[in-house]
Amino acid sequence: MLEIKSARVVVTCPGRNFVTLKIETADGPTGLGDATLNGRELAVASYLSDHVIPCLIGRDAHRIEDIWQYLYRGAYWRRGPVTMSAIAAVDMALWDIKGKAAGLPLYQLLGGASRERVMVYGHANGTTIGDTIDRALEYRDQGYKAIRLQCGVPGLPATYGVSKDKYFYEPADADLPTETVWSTEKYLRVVPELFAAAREKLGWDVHLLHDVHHRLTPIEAARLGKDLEPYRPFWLEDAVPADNQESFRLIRQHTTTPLAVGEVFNSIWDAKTLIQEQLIDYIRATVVHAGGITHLRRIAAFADMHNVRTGCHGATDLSPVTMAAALHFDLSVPNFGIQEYMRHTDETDAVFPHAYRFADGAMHPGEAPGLGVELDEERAARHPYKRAYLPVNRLEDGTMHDW
Ligand code: EZ4
Ligand code: CO
Repeated sequence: MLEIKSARVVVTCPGRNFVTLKIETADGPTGLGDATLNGRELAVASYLSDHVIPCLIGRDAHRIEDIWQYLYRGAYWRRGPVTMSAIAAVDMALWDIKGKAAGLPLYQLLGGASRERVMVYGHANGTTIGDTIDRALEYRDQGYKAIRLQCGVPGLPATYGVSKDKYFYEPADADLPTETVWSTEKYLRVVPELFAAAREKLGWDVHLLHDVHHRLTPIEAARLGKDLEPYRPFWLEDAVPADNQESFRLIRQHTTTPLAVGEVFNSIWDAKTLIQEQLIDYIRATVVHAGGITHLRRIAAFADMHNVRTGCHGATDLSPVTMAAALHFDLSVPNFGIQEYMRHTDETDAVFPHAYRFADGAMHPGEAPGLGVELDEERAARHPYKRAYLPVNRLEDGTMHDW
């Protein structure tokens, strides 16, 4: 018995908001869990402080599966991003504690390393095709084996995935949602040009990825998939919103471009049809938004049975605690595909010192016991919460569209 003595939520904004759960045990280690839900941070903080933490005190921190079931089944109200991010934070913190209690890095508790390192992809973006390719060449020089390409759309003032800064991308940019404008027609013209130029300049020895960010209909996505086939993309991400999982049947019938989806998924049920019918190639569900390591492993096992590989979301709104958890998961899981990696700022890394490292296009979680991440609470306290929203998106005639 490793008794949970106390737990609390730390909200900090070292350049962007992060919600972190810290669980303390009576005579044993302390654990950290990420609970950040971009633009809805305080809802998860309240869910944890007001409704979860009171139920944790006095429980045995070693009983990870039982506590997961208690919080999932026991709440009666199931699923949803707020609930599942809160459960994820508890789950991560308990795995962190178990690893520290055992004196082992988490990946060892998950069955040990299935590979030497975790291939990651970086984000090359620019307002023009030329700028994007210049960035991609820099990533290649830094050793990246896989690069996501996003460029501005001629005729549109700004586009998701294209940053003002050369290396850091942060879409939650204002205290009320920024309004952006979208044209599918213009977008569908530029992306094949981007990929044609990229293959010409970067050659064929690097994986190229692209994120559609849920903005197409199935038949439009099918067209884009076909147009990109000659350039052999590693994947086409979030081609359509997956609220209706059957949409992917239509895309699948038309293109051999590999499909990835699921960064907004919060449970295995969001992916059931997609996986069971082999409608996708990569599942993007991640530790923080999909119920923690315990639930993500279940999704991965189900995916493995259907030849679907993992490709965890790894944007900057997922804290270094999630990044560490994802890397332990990636290193151990048999059907790993790729891991997204967007660098955190130095300010963020200083609040969350960590053992994971990047070298030669790949990452490793390190050998520190548990997750291998700490929270510098003094520094965290110097960065108070600052309300920040993701943008919203409209078509050129003003119709609300998916961002
Ligand atoms: O827009 O994480 O693939 N990465 C992405 C991200 C998302 C943000 C939303 O919070 O699509 O950049
Ligand atoms: Co994405």
